[in-house]
Amino acid sequence: MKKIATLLTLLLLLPVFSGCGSSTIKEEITEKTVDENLITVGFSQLGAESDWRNTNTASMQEAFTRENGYDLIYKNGQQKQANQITAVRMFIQQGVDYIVLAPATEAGWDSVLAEARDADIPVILVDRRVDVADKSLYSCWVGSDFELEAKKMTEWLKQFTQVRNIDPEELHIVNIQGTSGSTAQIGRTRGLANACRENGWDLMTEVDGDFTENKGREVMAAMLKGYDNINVVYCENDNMAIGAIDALEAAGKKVGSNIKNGEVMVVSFDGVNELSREYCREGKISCIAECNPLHGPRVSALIESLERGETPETFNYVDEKIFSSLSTVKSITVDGVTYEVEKP
Ligand code: GZL
Repeated sequence: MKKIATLLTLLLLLPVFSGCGSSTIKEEITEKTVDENLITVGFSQLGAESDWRNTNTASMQEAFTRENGYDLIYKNGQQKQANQITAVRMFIQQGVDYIVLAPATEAGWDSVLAEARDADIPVILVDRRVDVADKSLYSCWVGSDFELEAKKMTEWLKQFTQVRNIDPEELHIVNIQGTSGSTAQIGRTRGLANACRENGWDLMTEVDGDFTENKGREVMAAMLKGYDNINVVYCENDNMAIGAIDALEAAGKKVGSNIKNGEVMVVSFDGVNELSREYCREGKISCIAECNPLHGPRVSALIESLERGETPETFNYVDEKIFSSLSTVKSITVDGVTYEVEKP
């Protein structure tokens, strides 16, 4: 009944919404078949900035099909929180059964998530997190431990330098960061900064590459104009690593692991983009810390649990690997857990 009433309300509001010039809302109003037997899920994805993101979206769309008992409404936020907030408000107006949110950045979600709670619509977070005062504004979250990813990467780098007899002070590192204020950026940046401080590595600068290939290329080219001693480029995702490698090679640099012989080492996160995996096989990317994008089945399992009246774990982490074609480091141990370094 909630859905039918909502649909009628929206039809009455049509002239107002069309006055806002938003074709999206008008599209949602026309001919929406409301099937009471399906679980309606409103999914606000943050964008399509990377291969990781597109794979994550595909995983969600494959999980939330009508055959599986769902009616999925997918909205691409195009990297803008304002678009995501609009989408969440639309889901509330439509009276969806669940809201799934992949937030671009952590801040600024308190009021719209309170509106979802007031509308009695559970919110499930996927991938990145939100920083809200009232933690009950979301039911649960599934994603990665981004600081653990960074700890794995920096432990691999530490062991690599020890095996290759590279002194800590010989490392001159730049960090091409992901979208500023996103959980992935916060965790991966913190992990590197802590390792540089603990190991005595020179962290020269951190620059926002927004998780995109073009921005990675642009900021790498700019850094090469400012620094002539960069020998490690820490990229917080594969797409930025690919752009950075383009810029390094365009500047005549040799990309590889032979730091002592003047090569520039590139390391990265995700392991989703096929070119980055090829680069890792070739040794152009020396190490990739996996970031698993396949959250669709996990989010679906959380909804099924909630449908059964259960209370799932609030935080649900995915298992992830570390890849390198170099045989220098066979395994790493982080926080008491040992990870084999696998071939990409
Ligand atoms: C990590 C995710 C990051 C990926 C990037 O879970 O939030 O955003 O590492 C993506 O590739 O753009």
